Formats: sequence, C-alpha cells, structure tokens
Amino acid sequence: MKIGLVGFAGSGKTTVFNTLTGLAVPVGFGGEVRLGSVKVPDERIDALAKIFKPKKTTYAEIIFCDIPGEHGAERKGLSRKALVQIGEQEVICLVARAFENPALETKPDPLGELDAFHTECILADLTIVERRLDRAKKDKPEAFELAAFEKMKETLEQELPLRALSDLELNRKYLKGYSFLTDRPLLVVLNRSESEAALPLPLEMMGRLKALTAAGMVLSASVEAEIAAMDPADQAAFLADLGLTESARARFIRTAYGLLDLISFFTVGEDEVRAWPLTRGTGARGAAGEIHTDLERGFIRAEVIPYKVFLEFGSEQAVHKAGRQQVEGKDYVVQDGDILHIRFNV
Ligand SMILES: Nc1nc2c(ncn2[C@@H]2O[C@H](COP(=O)(O)OP(=O)(O)OP(=O)(O)O)[C@@H](O)[C@H]2O)c(=O)[nH]1
Ligand SMILES: [Mg+2]
Repeated sequence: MKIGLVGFAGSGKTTVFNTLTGLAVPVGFGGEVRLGSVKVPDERIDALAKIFKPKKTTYAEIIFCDIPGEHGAERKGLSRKALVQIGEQEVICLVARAFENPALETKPDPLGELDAFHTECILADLTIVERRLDRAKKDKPEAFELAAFEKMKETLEQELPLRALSDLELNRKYLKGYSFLTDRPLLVVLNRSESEAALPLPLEMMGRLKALTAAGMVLSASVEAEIAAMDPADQAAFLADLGLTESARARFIRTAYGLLDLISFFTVGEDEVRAWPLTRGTGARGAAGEIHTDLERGFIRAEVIPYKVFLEFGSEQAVHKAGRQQVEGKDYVVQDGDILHIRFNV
C-alpha cells in the first residue's frame, strides 16, 4: 500500500515520516521526495511462522512517500510537482500543523490547511472532468460515461470529494484510466505539540473530516519520532509520559486499516507464511486475484481454515482430521484471519 505524506511547508511531514518509519531523515525545510517502508506487525503471522518455520515470512507492507511542501513563493500550497507525486499514491495523508513553528510566521491553522488542500484537489479534479466534458461534445461518448462525468462535475462544484460517491453512483470500473485526487482515501494527521499529544481531535475538525469522508488522528511528531527511534523495550514508558498507550505507528496503521476497511487473510506453507490485506467484503475469488491473476482466472475453490481454528488444532493435518476445514466457492466472503489455500486450474 502506497501512502503519500503531503501538506503545507513546515507542517512536519518529514518528522511524521521519521515517526512512522523509524528512520532518521534530517528535518528542516525542503528536501527531496523520500520513500520508506514499514511492515505491518501481526501477532498471528508471528505465531504461524513459528509453526511452519517457512523460508520466508512476509508481513503486509506500507510504503510511505514524503512529499516536500512548497516554500518561498506567495503560494503556500502545493506545487505542480507535488500534485503529480500525490497522483501516484493510493492513500493521501495530509499532515496539518497544529504546533507553533518558530521558523514560520503564520499561526497554526490546521482546519485552514485542510480546507485549502481540499480546494486544490477539487480544482485539479474539476479540470480533468471539464476537459472530458468539452471533448465529449465532439467524440460523443457512451451515455453512461457522460452521465458519470456530469455527476462528478455536480459533486465537485458542491465542493464535495468524489470519494463521497458510492460505487452505485459512480461506476469506477470505467474510470480506471483517470487519476482523481478527491477519489482517494484521505487521512489527516493533526500534528500537535507535545503537551496536547493525548487530547482527542477537536470537534470542529471531526465535523470537517466527516463532511469530507476522511479519517483523522493526532500525532506529536517531534517527540514521537524520538520515541520511535528508541529501543522497543523503553518506548512504552515514554509514551505513557505523554498519556499514550500505543506507538504512533500502531495508531496510524489501525486508523489506515479502518479508513480503508481492510482485513487480513493468510497463506501458509514451508516456503512462505504471508499476510495479505484485503477490502472487507471481498469474495474468495477476488482474494485469489490478490495473490496472482492466474489464481483468479482459474479459480476452482478455496480451502479455508480460520486462524482461531488452526491455533486450536496446531496443524493443518489435525484440522483436516477433525473435519474443520471449510471448502468454499468463489463468492464466499473472506473473513479476517482466514488461512486460504486456493485450488485453481489454468
Ligand atoms: N514542536 C514541534 N515541532 C515539530 C513537530 N513536528 C515537526 N516539528 C518541527 O517543525 C520543523 C519542520 O518539520 P519538517 O518535518 O521538516 O516539516 P516538513 O513538513 O517536512 O517541511 P517541508 O518538507 O519543508 O514542507 C522542524 O524543525 C521540526 O522539528 C511537532 O510535532 N512539534
Ligand atoms: Mg519535509
């Protein structure tokens, strides 16, 4: 999963990047676009790896892209370069500044930053939509496509993001070639000073997030980056001093999985034990497609062992013997923690 960290100059993106990845990239203004990856911890994968002793253990992975803000110019918003970078991300994480930054003249205004960012994304999308509608006068697209673009125009003109439209309202299958910014999931990180690290999101911010179909969380990036770089055994005590019970990374991953409505299924064997993120509600055939398109194309059935059942019996043989393995067809809705074996034929 690719998550882009974006936001206004000096909002703390690079510091947040360090907090989440445990890296120690120098902070300060400007800099290059940077990538860093994080494994999504999962105790179930740890336990399965102990049992199977596979050659390879693969956790789900998040790749963070730190996209610098624009400095200097009167325009404090997003550069064209940043917009292009954002277009390549699956999830947008806006870092909004709520701490006093002595290097900046402006007071913290996280709501203002969120609104300004949203407006830029609306304008970028509206440009694409209007261009398509202009062309439609000549090339006469099919009715459903025209209707989709008109619906999008109407939505954007009301300053609503495209992600607010359901799949029924907007047939996204036909829009894959387009890159709409407001159709991506948005997670807002409110970057606060240390003294406010454990306070909940302000009500006004929560209201705004709801209106924008976005999720939010609080971070105090400077101090949490320092904690993230410590020995894991020492981290809990320092977090507790801030009034926190969970690391920034764990909170972030939980928020992102919740926003995207993701569950995990597992594949196991001597070669590899692996976690696969999957959108909740996906069928067995769709899950097979996450592993490989051949498995989706030639799908015959899925053999399913829920993680809890596996733990109860301790081995696949014991589960089989007890008759507790499920044999499921393509429409079976995969559950969090399912261990899948896909039978296929191509
Ligand atoms: N007090 C405080 N300072 C912070 C916090 N997060 C970042 N800073 C400071 O703010 C300054 C800018 O942080 P960066 O992480 O470099 O900001 P950025 O968003 O990456 O900046 P650009 O990439 O230039 O747009 C640095 O001096 C940080 O140490 C925070 O949570 N609290
Ligand atoms: Mg930076």
